[in-house]
Amino acid sequence: MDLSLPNDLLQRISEARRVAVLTGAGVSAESGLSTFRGPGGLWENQDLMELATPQGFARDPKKVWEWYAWRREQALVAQPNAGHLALARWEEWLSHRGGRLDLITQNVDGLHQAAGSKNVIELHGSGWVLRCTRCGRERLDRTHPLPEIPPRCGECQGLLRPGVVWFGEMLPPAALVSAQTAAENCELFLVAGTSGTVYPAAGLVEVAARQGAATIEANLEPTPLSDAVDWSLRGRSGEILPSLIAALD
Ligand code: BV8
Ligand code: ZN
Repeated sequence: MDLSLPNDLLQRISEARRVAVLTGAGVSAESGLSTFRGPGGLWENQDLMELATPQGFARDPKKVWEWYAWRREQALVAQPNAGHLALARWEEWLSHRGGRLDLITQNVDGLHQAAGSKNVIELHGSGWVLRCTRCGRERLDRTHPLPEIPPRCGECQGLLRPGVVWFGEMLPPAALVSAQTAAENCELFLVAGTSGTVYPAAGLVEVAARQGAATIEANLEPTPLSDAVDWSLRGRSGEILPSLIAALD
């Protein structure tokens, strides 16, 4: 796909030294992981409030865990795609020039880290973390299949839950502060592969724009953020992101 990106955009990319990026499920779509909304989305025939809320989990932990176990299984075999790799390369390029890239993700699949990104802020937690609802013990656990569904804590036999943020739950305070600080201090804010419908993540674009950062969106379709950004690029993140960093010398 010939992506003739505007010169002023390529200029901003090569000049920027403080970059913040917000990614959503669309960035992992080309790794074979389903997005939430839109055709074929995870929530197309599932009830969001049954699967991604504490109430849904309390009502039916087994059902919620079957959904997360299925998503973990998909993510286990997924490989980072060109979009993930481009962001990792951009972070490294900047680190050699005294710059920084803060990668804020709503994804819980761990593919940014697998691609080599170091500075990753997991706003909605991680599907690889299991947290005990009784003693609070957290551990990274990529076991598949899980020994039992729902899984139990090895210490206290309490019910384990996915270490993700559900609707109505606070985001991890440290992650939220890091993300807000990144948005407040960046010169360039790129939002990629998100429908821009979930807050406070989606609000970070506005935080960046308000302080004068140049803002770019990469998405297959228009979103509520498209009118708020300086450049709204239509296409696959696996093609757009590598084209953006091709501007770096
Ligand atoms: C909070 C769990 C405050 C992890 C997720 C009314 C009632 C209750 C709450 C609210 C309300 N109104 C607003 C709220 C707040 C609520 C919210 O925003 N609701 C929305 C739906 C209206 N937010 C919260 O509840 C948050 N917490 O606010 O707490 C609080 C205050 C005090 C006290 C207590 C609490 C918590 C939000 C986190 C929810 N958890 N998931 C998991 O299972 O993964 S959110 C869920 O949606 C996922 O995490 C996902 O990351 C997130 C966003 O989805 P996207 O990543 O954008 O994916 P989506 O499928 O939507 O879009 C994909 C996009 O990619 C599309 O645009 C598509 O075009 C594009 N695309 C596809 N392929 C490609 C592509 N683009 C480029 N290339 C491609 N190849
Ligand atoms: Zn426990």
